[in-house]
Amino acid sequence: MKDSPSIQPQRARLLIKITAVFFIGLSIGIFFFGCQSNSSNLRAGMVWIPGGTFNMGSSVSADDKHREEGPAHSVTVKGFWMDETEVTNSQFKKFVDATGYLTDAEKDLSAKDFPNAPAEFLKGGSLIFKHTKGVDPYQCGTSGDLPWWKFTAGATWQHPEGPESNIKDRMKYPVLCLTWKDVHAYAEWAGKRLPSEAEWEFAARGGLKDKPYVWGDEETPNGKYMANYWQGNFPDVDKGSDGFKQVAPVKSFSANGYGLYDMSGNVWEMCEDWYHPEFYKVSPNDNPRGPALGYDPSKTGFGEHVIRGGSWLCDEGYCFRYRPSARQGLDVLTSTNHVGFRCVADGPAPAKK
Ligand SMILES: [Ca+2]
Ligand SMILES: [Ca+2]
Repeated sequence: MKDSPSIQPQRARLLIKITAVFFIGLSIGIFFFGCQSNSSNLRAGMVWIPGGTFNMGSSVSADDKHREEGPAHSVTVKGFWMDETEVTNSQFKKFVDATGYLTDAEKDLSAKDFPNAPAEFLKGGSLIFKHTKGVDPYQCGTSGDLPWWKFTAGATWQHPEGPESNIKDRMKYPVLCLTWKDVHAYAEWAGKRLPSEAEWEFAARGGLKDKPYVWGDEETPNGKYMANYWQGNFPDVDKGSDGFKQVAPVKSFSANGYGLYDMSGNVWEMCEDWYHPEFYKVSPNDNPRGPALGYDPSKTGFGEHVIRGGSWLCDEGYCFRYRPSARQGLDVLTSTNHVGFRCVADGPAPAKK
């Protein structure tokens, strides 16, 4: 039997309503689950760092060589997400493959911009560490011409020891030979940012209170090395007692209390804040973001940002900066093979299980 003319429009409207409800539901589903998927992708490889109040810096270790670590002062940070490892070659390659980004070390400098620089220093490249005999590092000052640093043309993130080296078997190693601008470009592409110095130290302490090391009180508990740094006569002989005489793959040592790897040693990690050795004397207590400009009176040159955590080159005497309170500056133009980075991202916090 045919539908009567008065019933057909009702069925048509019903069909339209059912269709509309279906597509609205489908759209909500795609949006909701799509967001879930994006959110989980964005947070993949990151851990949640709960906010809190802690003693930042150290008045104990602020001896003549490390005065910049004091005074210890109470600081509060909000919760945030943090990469569980230093950014690796594999991760940085994805960024370069997606964007075609060329790092600073891969580009020559202009003689017009740097009229006083020798021609060999205008080539693209990075500062590379060279083992050096017969040097007392304590007599070398803190200027930029330390004898164990050699500018090496062609030393880039894909050739981290110079043009003859490569990263073919180093995809799980931290990416090296980047400048401040390079790491910012990566962070922006990844939808993340660099940590503030306070966020970095809060995270490095892993929930422990006022401990000298990321893992606790003793440097080598039960004789075990807990991080990748230098053992031996710097800058000549590294005995590699911790298992590595060079940079190590990420996750080669245990994570700290928050599940973060290599917050001590392996590579230094760039922070967002400008560096000033006396900033702690005037630092705000609530989510400090560093001084207005980076400056280190013991050095000359360009503005410096904070780097944290020490590196495979830090020994137990001269450097001794693989501790959570240790801090240093790095100028914005330098790329080198012992400084890397990791990113953070703002909330929301993960749902409680
Ligand atoms: Ca080592
Ligand atoms: Ca590190």
